[in-house]
Amino acid sequence: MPRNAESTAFRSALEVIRGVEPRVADAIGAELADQRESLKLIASENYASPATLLAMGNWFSDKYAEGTVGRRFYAGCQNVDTVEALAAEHARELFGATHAYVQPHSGIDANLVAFWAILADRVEAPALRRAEARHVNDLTEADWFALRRELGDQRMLGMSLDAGGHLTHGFRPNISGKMFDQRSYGTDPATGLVDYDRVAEIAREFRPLVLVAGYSAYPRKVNFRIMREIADSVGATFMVDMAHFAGLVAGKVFTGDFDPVPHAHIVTTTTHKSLRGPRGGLVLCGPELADQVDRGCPMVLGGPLPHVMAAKAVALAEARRPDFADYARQVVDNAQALAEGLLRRGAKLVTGGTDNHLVLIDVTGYGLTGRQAEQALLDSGIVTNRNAVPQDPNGAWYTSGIRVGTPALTTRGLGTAEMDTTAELIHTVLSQTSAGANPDGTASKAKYVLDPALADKISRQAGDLLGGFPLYPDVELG
Ligand code: DSN
Repeated sequence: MPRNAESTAFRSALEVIRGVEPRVADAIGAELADQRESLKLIASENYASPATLLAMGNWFSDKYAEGTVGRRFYAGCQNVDTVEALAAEHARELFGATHAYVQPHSGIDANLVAFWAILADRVEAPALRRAEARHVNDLTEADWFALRRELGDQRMLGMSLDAGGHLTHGFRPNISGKMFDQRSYGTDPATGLVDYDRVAEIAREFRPLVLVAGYSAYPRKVNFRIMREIADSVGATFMVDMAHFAGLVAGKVFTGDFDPVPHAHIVTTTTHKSLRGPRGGLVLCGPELADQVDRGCPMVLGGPLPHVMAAKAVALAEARRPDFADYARQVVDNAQALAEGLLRRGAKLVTGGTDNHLVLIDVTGYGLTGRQAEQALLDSGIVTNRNAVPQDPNGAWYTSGIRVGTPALTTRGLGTAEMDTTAELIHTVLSQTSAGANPDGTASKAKYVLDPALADKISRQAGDLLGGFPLYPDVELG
């Protein structure tokens, strides 16, 4: 029998789904079993609460709601208005922001909303004023042609990918790199840290319209006050993508110069990483950009997902509770304990440690590529992802790094003692794995040799470690 309301809710949902397509119900059950059994160290993943998950599975999914609260292009949006307004209110209160836009479906979407809000404010609005037009539809063909060229001829400065920046910060494989002429700032080769003097120098030479801070694989804090000063010195709009560390901002671990909200013109984030909400995004800004941000749909977004906005409202309400600050502090304590455990055993870490939720292991110290290390760890029940390190000799596909993060395991309840055991498991696997060879005898960047008996043993040890910290303990699927 189900133990409680959460079990009843999930079991009933699976029964209903099983009646239509049992393979989907089986896959959902299997996903929970897999997540329960794996030592999840992917820095960008977490476990949302049952209330957050349940808020997504309902009839809000059936509603179109283009527009914003109280100003919709469809009738009958009163209940969507309720949840969107609640999500925005929680976001504003949690982060101390003037305005919150909770419609973005992902981090990429949130960044696109921000880029186009900046372009509309800094490029389109002045062009309309010059032409004495109220709306782009009022422009002559010649003025419209000139404006489109001007919109496509703007500059962005962001952190380089191999220093830990994100693809959406102006890199060519992403739409942002096709929209903007991009330059990167890296990190100091000696320390691995952001060199603010160098950022200022590049900004003076390049004169970007947008200066972006934020990262997905940089294990330290960024001083957003200094970055804002750099942006101001060259007339750039300062944007922070806090997707990875939003939970640390929400939990008041990153405060003062390290809290982006008081310093940036515009802040974007996902809601599912350290913030522990549903998969999605949101944008925060001051009054100057609010109207442009609210045009995100239909500017770059498809119809809002009201069921996900409902889940964002639930998760953001959870993040406003005092225990979320304890969680955020523990995420960082755990990452530091993991880093110390790895260092003590001889691992090489980018920047020599961490100030946030992630650790970047340079696996060249073990004679491996990131790809070999990632697979060997996976064979051993440890889920991580490979990641480039600064000036990576193995490029973005094979890489030389393994990124590990603590938000998910911290949600499960693991603490610093368990992080030391985790460091031991990781170090044992990596030190016992060797690079494989291609059929012609040359070194392979993908093949590796790891005794399967050792991989099994580590998997069992990882399982034993997790056994004390059950995932969704109140959910029994039977
Ligand atoms: N995919 C996310 C990450 O793993 O960092 C960022 O988009």
